[in-house]
Amino acid sequence: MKKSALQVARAAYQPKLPKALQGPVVAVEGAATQSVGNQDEIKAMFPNTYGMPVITFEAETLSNSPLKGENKKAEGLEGSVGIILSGGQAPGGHNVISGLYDGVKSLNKQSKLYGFLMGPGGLVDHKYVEFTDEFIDEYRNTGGFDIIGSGRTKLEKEAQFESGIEILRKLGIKALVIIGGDDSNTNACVLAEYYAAKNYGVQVIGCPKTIDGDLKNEQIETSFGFDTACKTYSELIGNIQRDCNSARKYWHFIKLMGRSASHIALECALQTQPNACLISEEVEQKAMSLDDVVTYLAKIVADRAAEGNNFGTVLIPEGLIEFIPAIKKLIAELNEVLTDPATGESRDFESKDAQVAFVKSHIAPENLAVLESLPKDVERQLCLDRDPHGNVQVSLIETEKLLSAMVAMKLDAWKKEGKYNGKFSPQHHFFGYEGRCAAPSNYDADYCYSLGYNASRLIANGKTGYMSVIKNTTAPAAEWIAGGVPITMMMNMERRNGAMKPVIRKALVELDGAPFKFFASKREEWAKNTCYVYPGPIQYWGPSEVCDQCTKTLALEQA
Ligand code: FBP
Repeated sequence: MKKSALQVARAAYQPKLPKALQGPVVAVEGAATQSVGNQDEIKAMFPNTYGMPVITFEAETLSNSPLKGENKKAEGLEGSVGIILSGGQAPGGHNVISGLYDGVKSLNKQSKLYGFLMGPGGLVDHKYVEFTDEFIDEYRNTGGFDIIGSGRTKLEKEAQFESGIEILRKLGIKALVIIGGDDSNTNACVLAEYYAAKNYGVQVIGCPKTIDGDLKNEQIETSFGFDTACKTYSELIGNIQRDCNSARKYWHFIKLMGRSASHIALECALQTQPNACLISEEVEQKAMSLDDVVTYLAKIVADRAAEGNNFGTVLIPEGLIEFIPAIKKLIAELNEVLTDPATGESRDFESKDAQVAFVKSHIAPENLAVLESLPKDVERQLCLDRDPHGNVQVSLIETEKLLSAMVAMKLDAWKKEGKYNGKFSPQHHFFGYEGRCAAPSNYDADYCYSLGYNASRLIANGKTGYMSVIKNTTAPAAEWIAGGVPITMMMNMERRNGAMKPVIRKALVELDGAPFKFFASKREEWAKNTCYVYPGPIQYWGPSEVCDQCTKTLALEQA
């Protein structure tokens, strides 16, 4: 593979590990845990993996050495390990794999690491590769998931689990690591429970990935990839702002990825100080209509125009549309209608037109009215297929164009009433795929390598149904805290595809949390004045305050 000079130099970077993981570890167990909600139901569904303690790894010392205790084994690893990349790409996935590879080899040189190809489907279809030193070295500290590819196949059926165990047995795999977001880690837990119940002798460990930043809780500080993706988008937003402040003639409407939660939009706003940033969670809490959102933006445009500033930037979270209460209600009914109650699966239709017609004839009149009030392309997108986890494919809805067109209409009306006399010339951008495969920042390179290495220690300690966690990441890497959290601890019951399902609770932006509060305290000033910050590109070498900073969200949350 031909490499750029930067890639060559970056390949030599040795990611940092927490001190506790730099030698043999001792697993310290906390108290028994409970799920975040619906304890009785979750306990009944996960009898083998419910209630397990949180694990913290400590460096082995003479006084805590397990060799001295009764009935304890020295750290080691028997058998081989498998790994799967699941869902959307996130910077640092290759480092999770290289960390796991190094961790596995440090425990037992004979153990092999296998990668299943193109996501969970590779396990079911028995498509895999074996990693070697040369193979892994090609991908250290690089972005992307191309080392083995990723996919969104949902692991949920017994037939899939049984097909998986065949290949796991054939390859002598005793533990499987699934790198994914909330849905994929929910499935990892279901698989862990199934293999434990059947006594198949295969452990399953999850790893928190997603640029969306919505897989976090008291135990998980952040999902990997969020740091790099936000820094990449913020560089681009900064560049646009500098152009905008130079030409002073365009309003830039910038949609940012993040399927549901607005963490990415909020973090980019904290990094770049745009004139406006919508936060879906606030729109929902204030029960704002689409017209309220448009009026809010048009007012900012008009106020700036009154000062002679016919330019600006607006950040829009990808999932906004789903948080406008009337549209949320509509989507909930669409999801029910699109599911066949007999099978719990999506209904099949002869054509997309047939699907839209079916939907329209089966939803309540008030929801139909909301649907038909939307532009045709948005209407169609909402009626069409969901992803395999039942999510609306919001990345395909052009909210940035929808909003700017509606703002233009509102400004025209105000012009006629003599309330506005500016020029409004919009430009549109969607930043999502630009950041998902960026080369990981130092933070993500170290964090991901540590998550992978740590997973090998969870495996060596016989754990299953756990997620690999690294905490205290605002401190220098040596002081990071490594361990594991039972996945059932993060679960509750939610309605999905017409039925109640156990799922990991998604972390939305907390309106009483420090990052949002800081943003809310500044946004009026940023709207009125031009306070842009131009963060520039991610740096790998140089002063620590330039190269090793975590996100502003994490810094504010942990302050
Ligand atoms: P994950 O939750 O799987 O990490 O993916 C998140 C995401 O990047 C969203 O931000 C976005 O809406 C979606 O994936 C896009 O999916 P696709 O890659 O299938 O277009």
